[in-house]
Order: sequence, then C-alpha cells, then structure tokens
Amino acid sequence: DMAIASAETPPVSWRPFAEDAAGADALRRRIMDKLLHNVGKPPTAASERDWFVATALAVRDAVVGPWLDSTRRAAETGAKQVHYLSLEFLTGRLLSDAMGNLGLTGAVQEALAAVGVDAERLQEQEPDPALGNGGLGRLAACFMESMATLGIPAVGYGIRYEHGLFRQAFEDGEQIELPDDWLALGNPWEFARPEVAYTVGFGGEVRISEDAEGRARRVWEPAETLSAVAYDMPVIGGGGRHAATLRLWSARAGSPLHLEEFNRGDHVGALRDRVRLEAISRVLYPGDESPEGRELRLRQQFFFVTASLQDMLHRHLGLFGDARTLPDKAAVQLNDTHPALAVAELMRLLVDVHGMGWDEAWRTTVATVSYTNHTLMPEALETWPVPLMERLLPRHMEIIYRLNATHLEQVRERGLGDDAALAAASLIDEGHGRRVRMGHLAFVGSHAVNGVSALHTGLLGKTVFGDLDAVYPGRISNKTNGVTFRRWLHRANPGLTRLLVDALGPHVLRDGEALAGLAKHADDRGFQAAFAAQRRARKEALARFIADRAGVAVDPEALLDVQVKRIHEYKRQLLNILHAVATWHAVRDEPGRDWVPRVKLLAGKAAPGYRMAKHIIRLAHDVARTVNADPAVAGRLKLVFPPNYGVSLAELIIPAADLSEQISTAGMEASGTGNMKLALNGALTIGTLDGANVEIRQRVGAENFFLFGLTTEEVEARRARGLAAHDAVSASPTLARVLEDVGSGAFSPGDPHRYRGLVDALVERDPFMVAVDFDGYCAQQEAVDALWRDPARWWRMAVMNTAGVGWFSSDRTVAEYAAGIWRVPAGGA
Ligand code: HBZ
Repeated sequence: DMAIASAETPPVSWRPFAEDAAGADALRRRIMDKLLHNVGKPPTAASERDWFVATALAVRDAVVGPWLDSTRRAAETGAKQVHYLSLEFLTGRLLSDAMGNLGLTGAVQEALAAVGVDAERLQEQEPDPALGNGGLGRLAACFMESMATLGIPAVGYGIRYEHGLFRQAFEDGEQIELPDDWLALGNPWEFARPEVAYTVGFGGEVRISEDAEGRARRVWEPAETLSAVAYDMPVIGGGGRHAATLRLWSARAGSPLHLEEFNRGDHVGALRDRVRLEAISRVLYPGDESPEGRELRLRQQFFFVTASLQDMLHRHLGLFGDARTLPDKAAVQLNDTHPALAVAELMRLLVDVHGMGWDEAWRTTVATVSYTNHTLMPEALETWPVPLMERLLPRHMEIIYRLNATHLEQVRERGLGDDAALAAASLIDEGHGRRVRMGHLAFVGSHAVNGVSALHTGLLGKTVFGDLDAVYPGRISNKTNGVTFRRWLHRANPGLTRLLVDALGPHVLRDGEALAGLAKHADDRGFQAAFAAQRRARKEALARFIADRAGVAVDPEALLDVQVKRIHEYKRQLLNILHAVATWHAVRDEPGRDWVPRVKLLAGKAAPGYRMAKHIIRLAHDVARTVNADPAVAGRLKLVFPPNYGVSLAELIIPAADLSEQISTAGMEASGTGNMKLALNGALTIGTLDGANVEIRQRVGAENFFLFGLTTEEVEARRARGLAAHDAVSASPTLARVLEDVGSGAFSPGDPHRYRGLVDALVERDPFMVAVDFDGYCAQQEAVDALWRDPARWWRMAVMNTAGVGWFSSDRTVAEYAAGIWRVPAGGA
C-alpha cells in the first residue's frame, strides 16, 4: 500500500493503446509479445487457448494503469472505501467486459484479425468463473463493476474457490453434477499476492491476561491456524477511468508437510493436515437449500471474514493511524448473512487486538457495518448451532452473548419486554436446540439494513425483522436491485445497442435512464422492424447453439418463451411445465387450428441435495421428449432445457427472448434480476406481483405487462385457510386433465408412478399455490399468443419495455447505497 502511495509510481493514467488503428497495431504487437514471452509459444504452435491468454494479458496491461491510479488516488486523498463482503462473485467471462469498458473492442478485433485469429471464438476459450449460485452472486459482480464505473473506491472480498458451482449435465433427463475446474489452465486476470497473508484461527480457548496497565484482557488462543493469501483481480469500470479490486482469499496451511512422516514413507499422512486445512477454499458451497457440509461452510465464513477485516484494519491503520476513525474511512457491506460473523470479529479485533474499549468498539462497528437481506424464506434464514460456534469460535460466542445481553436490555427499554418478544428478538434461538440467528446478529451490528425491492423491504419490516425494526427504528431501507447495462445490454446485445445509439445518441451508453427516449419510437414501424430484426438475429444464433448442445431443432420464427434461473419450488418452474402440458393437450385436440408456434426454454441448476427441484428438471425432460416428438404437434410447441445455465449462457439466451417468465409465488422472490435483464432487452414479462416485478410493471406500464396470480396478501389469506388444492383442481378441468396425465405416467411410460407423489402432494398441500394460480396463468398465456398475432402491438410493447427499465441499472442502485448507506461520493463515469 505504501509503495503505491509513494511518488515513484507513474503519476497519471497511462493508456497503452489508443482506440484507433495505431492502437490496434500496438495491441497486435503486445499480444505477440505476450504469446512469446508469457505463454512461451511462437504463433505457429499457439492454440486458440494460447491466443486467448496472450490477448487477456495484453488487455490486462491496459487495466493496470487505471487500477493502480484508482488505488493510489484513494490512499492519497484519504477517501472512504467500500468493503463488499460476499461469499459469491459470479463475474462471468472477463475479456469482453474489459475490452468493452476500455473501449478496445474494435481494436482487439482488428489486432487479432491481423494475425488470423477470430475474436469471437477466442472469447469462448475463456472459462466462465462460476463462483456463485445465482442472483446474489451475480448482483455482487454487477455492483463491483458499477462501483468501479462510478469511481467509488471499493474492494470486493470473497473466496478464491478452486472449484466453483458444479457443471450441470443431463443423463436420461436427470441432472448430474460434474466438478467445475475453472483454474485448470490458469487465470490470466489474477495477481497472486503471497505477501498479503493473514492468520486465521479455529478452536482453542479464551485466556484472561493482563495488559500493560494491569487491566484484564481476554485473549483467544486458537487450537489451529492457517493463512489466508490474497489473489487480486482488477475490475475495470465503464469508460475505463477507474477500477475496483476483487480480492479473493485462498487457504494455505502453515506448514506444507510433516517432513518426518514423509521421510518415514507415510506420504499421505504427511500431507493430511494441509489437505484438511486447505479444503476451506476448495469448493463453493452449492447453497440455496440443504444442510450439508455445515462445519466447512462455517469455517469458510469465518476464514474470509477475518482475513478481509484484518486487511481493512491494516490499510486503515497504515493510512490513518487510529481505529476510531474507521467509520469515516471504511464501509463494510454484508451481502446476506454469510459474512455476518464480521460483527463479532470486528469487535474482537478492535477490543482484543487493538485495545479499544467495548462501548467505543461497538459504536465503531455499528457505524461501519451494513447488511443486505436477500430472502424472507424461514428455512433460508441462516442459524448456527451454539455448540458448534463454541467449539470453533469460542471468543466470538462470548462476544455474541455479551452483545445479546445489551441488545435484550434495549428490547426491554422499548417496552417490548414480555417473554415472547424477548425470545423473538434474541440473537439466540432457544427453540430448536440453541442456535445463533445470523440475520439478527447482522441487523443488530449494522447501522443500515436493506431489502432488495420495494415489496421485499416492506415485508422485511413486517415479518422477520418486525421486532428488531421496532427496537431500532429507521434502520431498514429499500435498495431495489439493478444490473449492469454494459454487460447485459451493450455486450450481450451489440446489435440492439447500435440501434439504440442510432435512435438516441451515444449518451444512452452512459445513462440508462436515457432509454426513456425510446418511447417516442414505439409506434414507428421502421423502428419496430429494426428492433424485431435484432431479436431475430439473436434467436438464430441461439437456435444454432440449441441444435448443437441440446440436439433439438427450434424455429427462430417461433415465440421464444424463457424461464432461466435456479430451480426452486417457489419460482414455480412446475407451473410453466404444466402449462406446456395443457398447451400440448389443446394442440392435440384441435391440430388444425393455426396455433402460435412457441418454444419454451427452461434452464437452471438444482441444488444437489434438493430432491424436488431435481424431480422438476426430470419432469421437464420427460414432457419435452413426448411433446417434441409428437407428429400431431408438428413443431408448434417445443420444450428445451439446455444444460449448465450460467452467466455465459444467460448472455446468449436473454437477448433472444420474446417472453420472460417471472412467475414466483407472490411474496417469495426477494427481487429477481433476470426479470430486469430480460425486460431491458425487450422481452415482455408474464409475471406475478412479486419482488421487483411490481416496480418493473409500474415503470413499463401495466398495459405492457402480463399480470396474473394471487397477491402476497391473498397468498397469506389462503395459507391461513389451509393448503389443500382440491378446490382449485376441481374448478379447472384443464388442470385436472394435466395432473391426470402427469400422475398416471403419460410422460414416463416406463415408470408410470414417477410423478404420482408430486401430483398427490400438489393436490393435498400446494404451498406454492401452483394449482390456484394455474387458470389465471393460462389465461395470460392466451393473451400473449393473441398479441403475437399482432406484430405492430407486440413490438410496440417490446420497445416500451426497453424504454421503461432504464432505472434498473446497478449504477443507480450503487449510487443509492453510496448516498444512503455508505456515505461516499459517487463521481460518475
Ligand atoms: O438474490 C437471490 C434472490 O432469490 C433474488 O430474488 C434476488 O434478486 C437476488 C439478488 O438480490 N438470492 C440468492 O441468489 N441466494 C442465493 O444464491 C443463496 C446462496 C447461498 C445460500 C442461500 C442463498 O446459503
């Protein structure tokens, strides 16, 4: 840090490559140089992968200048820095992002063309780092890019998982999980920082010792320790002026092996400790659902929290010399509860290590930390068993007890002192074995708590955090999610982007809200035709991919109906599949009608331990096999499920989509961000009043959105009356027939009982209201078909969707965090 701040480093941004022909030539020479001197191969022996590495290294050179400048400027000016703590960063491929944000896309293409390399194919050589599960991880990546764009000094802290989320394949329609190995061929974007390492302890005990003034001090003496070693990746912002840092920690055992055991011939035994300790950064927990690998997961959380906070304090004390000024110079944002141990760990570091008094440490912690909640689902609210915490983190458990005592006093002071209120507000759940409530810990230790859509935030204050909101009023605020338009529009859909620039001018590339200007083109037939032509081109590209990967021929002329996201019961992929069955029935009943041809595309991974989600994937495949092969359907309905959904596949699918399925049970999807990406690219939404759908509908106009389904209140009321769905099924002959077919094995003739249980459960207890919402959903699907027959109206609505969602840029979201929570200036690109 000090070296960077010194006067010897280059004083201003250096831009090695101009954005013109001279730049392209300089790039070509740089790529050649990297190929020779870093990859170590001549062009004649270079594989496509080698060219990718050489190109990434050359482009990286252009990132380094702005990156070092940003880092140095932050240190020199003493600017406040954001520390974004997240167990997940789902970055996607980085080459096209870096090229685009630096304005070098054309120059790189030219440089590669000059050496006979196709830039498009080269980019597909880059592994897509799957260091996250879904929306939460992708949001963190969008935020990093937007913070860099806005010139907010920021470090994203996470884990450098050697294996990211599993690679999904299908075998006879069933999901199989294969290990992801994104680092196998190296990572050209990262800078290893072996000298930046912090000690991480586990277990042991707390001793009382005396400090210099004879006061008692509590000191944690861990039973075992390891190191967290930093790997940095620069994140270049739009416009290429600023960059943020993604600092990912890797676990390293203190001692590489027990030499004596090794020499005795016990080669495996000599490595046992190392393998055990280093397992911490080996694999991403495939999240979302099951209680597997619990202890390792808790170790991961503490590992990255302590390393990140030690790093933050090291920088702060180096620059400012006084821990008391921390809240003026540092903000810590917790991405969900996974880093909630930061509250207790920051207290430990301030009190035990840096000698601060308890009360001052507490004020400092709360003023520094803030927390984002991403779910209301009770089973997803994280808790840890007290005995496990006591064994692994004894000092933290003490700290949590002491915090809880003060907290419960506050609850009493607010007159909420009856036993039930105290039990509900406590940091410890005494109900089901004693467990630490991580959401409560994060809430109490934060000056700001936010939800991720207006609806979700409103429910937060009424449900899970109702009691805490009463004790600490004003902490909760809303920060509706956003997505980076640079990746999800400019890069993913360059054809549409060119059209937008032609219509609105180049400032639309910098200011998402300028998309509103499209509204005046919505009825222009020429513009509609150009908009439709871009969609058509993306659909043709996607159709080629699907033919290649899923072996299914789909017609780019057909309406492309898309549901892409993690598989979860509340997201109701089942509703979509049952609609496919109903459509199949309808087509078979009247094969002569001029049905609107439709391709239903579903994609997404199921958590490995989530049996129902896997069953739903299998059903989708069984239905697809039957429907796709039915000559009576004659291709007018197709169901496809391409494997291994992730950022790269999303970039291919989203620009091609005509219809966006956002059909979760009202009250359950915190926000959604795919909904924003799809509407941005002009897809029409069929959806419920859930998450950010509510705000999307407000902004694009109710007349441009296909709404159906129970509201949150109606879901609540129905739940109170009981879950059985007999009434809904008997009221809907269409649904009854669909369930009869699914339950009796029409789609699994070799195993007719395969879906009996699924159907029975749906009729007996339908917690996600699939049956209740079915008819309303089908009615809106018919309205979709009717609209498709009227292209002038369809494309008007599509244009109005793109025009209406400019507000859902992560630049806007991050600016709201900066102003309302972090109190840092957001300069702008
Ligand atoms: O976070 C998602 C929400 O479901 C979605 O509505 C929202 O838009 C998005 C961003 O705010 N939540 C997740 O993606 N959650 C996880 O991936 C997750 C990972 C590990 C866990 C629990 C949840 O242990």
